Amino acid sequence: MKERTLAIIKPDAVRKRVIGKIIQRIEDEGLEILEMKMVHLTKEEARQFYYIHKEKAFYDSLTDFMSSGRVVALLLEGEKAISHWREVMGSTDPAEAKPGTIRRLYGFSVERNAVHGSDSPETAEYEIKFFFG
Ligand code: DAT
Ligand code: MG
Repeated sequence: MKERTLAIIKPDAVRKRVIGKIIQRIEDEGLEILEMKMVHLTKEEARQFYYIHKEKAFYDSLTDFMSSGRVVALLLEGEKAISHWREVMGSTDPAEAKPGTIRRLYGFSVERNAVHGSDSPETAEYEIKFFFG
């Protein structure tokens, strides 16, 4: 079943100049890019995007980081796109992510982990609307 998911190339990966490598990987994986844009989120926008984590200890630090520079948001489509993209990203903590995953390759820490991916159809819907209306 074709699904849509929201991917983000986070500020650490933009600063590291690996946007191209990550987009190449998306295309090599057979995921189709339907929309794409570069934006610098405000702190308030980052807080809205990650509202699901608002009670977490890392919420303030995470939203500071996500509003610290430009990000690239991508609307992806493909068979089981949500789980496919999460497999390609790897575990949240780059140190635990499998070799060859994007977080293992380009992530720096559990917070600065290079990329985001929606984790369910419900969050995908919210996150796609957030960036692409
Ligand atoms: P994921 O991005 O793998 O879906 P998540 O939804 O649990 O992970 O958390 C969202 C982001 O918050 C994650 O990409 C990085 C940050 N984060 C998660 N756990 C953290 C922690 N223990 N310390 C600092 N940042 C954390
Ligand atoms: Mg998540």
